[in-house]
Amino acid sequence: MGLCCPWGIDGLATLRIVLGDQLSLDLSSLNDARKNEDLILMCEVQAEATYVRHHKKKIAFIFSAMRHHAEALRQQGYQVRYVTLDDPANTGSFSGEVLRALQDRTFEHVVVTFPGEHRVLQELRGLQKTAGVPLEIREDHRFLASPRDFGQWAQGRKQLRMEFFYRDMRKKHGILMNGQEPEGGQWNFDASNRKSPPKNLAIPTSFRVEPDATTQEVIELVAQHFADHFGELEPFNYGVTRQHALQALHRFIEDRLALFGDYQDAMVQGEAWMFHAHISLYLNCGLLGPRETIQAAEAAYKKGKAPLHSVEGFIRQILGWREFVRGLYWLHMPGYAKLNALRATRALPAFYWTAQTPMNCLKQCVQETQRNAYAHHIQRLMILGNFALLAGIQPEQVQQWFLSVYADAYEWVELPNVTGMALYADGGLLASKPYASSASYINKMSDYCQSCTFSASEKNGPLACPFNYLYWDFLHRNAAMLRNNPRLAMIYKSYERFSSDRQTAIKEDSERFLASLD
Ligand code: FAD
Ligand code: DLZ
Repeated sequence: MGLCCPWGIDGLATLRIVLGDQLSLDLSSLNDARKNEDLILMCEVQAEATYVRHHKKKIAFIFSAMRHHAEALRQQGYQVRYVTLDDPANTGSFSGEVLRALQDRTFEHVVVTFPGEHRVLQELRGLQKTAGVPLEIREDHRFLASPRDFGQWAQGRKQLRMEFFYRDMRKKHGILMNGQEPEGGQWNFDASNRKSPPKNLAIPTSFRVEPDATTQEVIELVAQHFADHFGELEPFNYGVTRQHALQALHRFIEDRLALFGDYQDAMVQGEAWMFHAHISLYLNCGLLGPRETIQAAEAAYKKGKAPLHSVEGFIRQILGWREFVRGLYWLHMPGYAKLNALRATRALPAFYWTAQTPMNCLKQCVQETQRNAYAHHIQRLMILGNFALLAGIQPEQVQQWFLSVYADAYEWVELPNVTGMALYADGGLLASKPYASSASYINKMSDYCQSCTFSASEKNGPLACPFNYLYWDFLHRNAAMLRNNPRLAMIYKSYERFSSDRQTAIKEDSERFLASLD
């Protein structure tokens, strides 16, 4: 047996599956590939496009990125079996396509890198039983912490908090460190990162790529097959190659990173992109790596291109939050998807799909989501998520919505953000208290309230912003679960000091408003 082939006889080929979010040349399933013998399988399948009804732009992005990646693999000398969605022989699922490839040719074994969703892991485990040849699932080395690393870090801790995980990751990977101390003497500069947007804030233009012939073909395919899915397919200006993803990162570092921290929480009507990076879709499908992204930001700081509070804030999102939510996901799945600590049961209101609501902040965020398959973090958390939290929307319906509408959404990252961060449905596994707010936060961090029919300053009555009474009603409704949280003690004391008339008005306004949603 040759050294190159630990599984058996030299000459028998390996089938190497590359999933749609594994578009990296440096992938564990390809590490020992023999270019002349092995075959890479990539397939566009109906099941992946419809297990939730993804935004049209998300499907177009993934299919075009997959097609470009297949071409890049071929140029590197690999043999690729690429199955398009409209191939008449396409069986419509990963399992079907693996079994079909195994029928068409003899392979000694099948290799795949660990998938991003528990659902797909189950499917691959099913294939291990039915494939008839060994199927090996390899660790995904593209992350900085493996599920095992995270499990070890979590072991014995009473609470898992991102901040402490992040500090350990900074030390372990030597990022923004000055010897044993954090650069600048502080781990976290969030206090400098909450500026309201000033009038006439100059925001750099977004990175845009004109669709090439491959993307154009995919756009037509998506228009034909997924016409009834949510969202606008065109204009389509996302990058779809590794080169594009690197350019997008470069543009962010040059144009936006310096002010990323200052305006991280700011929302301006008509400005979808603000000072955010817009790279999550590239990071999550593998066109960009988290290490190189962090290194690029740290290098910009060292060259004096961006201040520490911005660079630290940005690095924390990737080295901290991104790795932390993935660890939490694999630690708690499959049970995590079913959690509903606040017993929320309301159906998702139709305006999440239509944008038809008089609440301007929600309308703007849903419209931008329809247009771009993107909303930035505070729009997701403090507008769309906050409303779902306060209105008591059933977590699974909120999860399905977030998983389908954003181009960067895969369950490993979407679920903890929705269930843990936005909805507190995990009862505090991720967050120490719910991210709930009234209109005053939205009014401070955005200009949405200025063009709204509701008033951010009115507390009750038909003109009051529903966020104002829903906020207190949420706390009152969930007192049994939240009243003893020390971080909410002052807020509950405020509620208890309200006159009984005010408390009644909060209840009645909320009931009236919530009934109107049904
Ligand atoms: P920036 O704000 O520029 O941040 C830089 C990078 O940091 C992002 O590209 C992303 O990779 C990472 N990051 C930032 N915040 C988080 C976070 N909370 N969790 C994980 N990574 C983070 N992110 C996804 O990638 N996919 C999702 O499906 C997703 N769903 C979300 C749902 C809700 C309810 C909330 C509150 C957040 C969600 N996020 C999700 C996190 C975050 O909103 C997005 O990563 C971010 O908006 C992507 O835009 P950006 O690239 O411009 O990010
Ligand atoms: C999201 C997605 C879509 C829409 N389509 C495909 C596809 O046709 N083929 C594919 O390999 N991957 C697709 N993906 C990404 C997968 O859903 C993703 O690989 C799994 O969810 C695991 O993270």
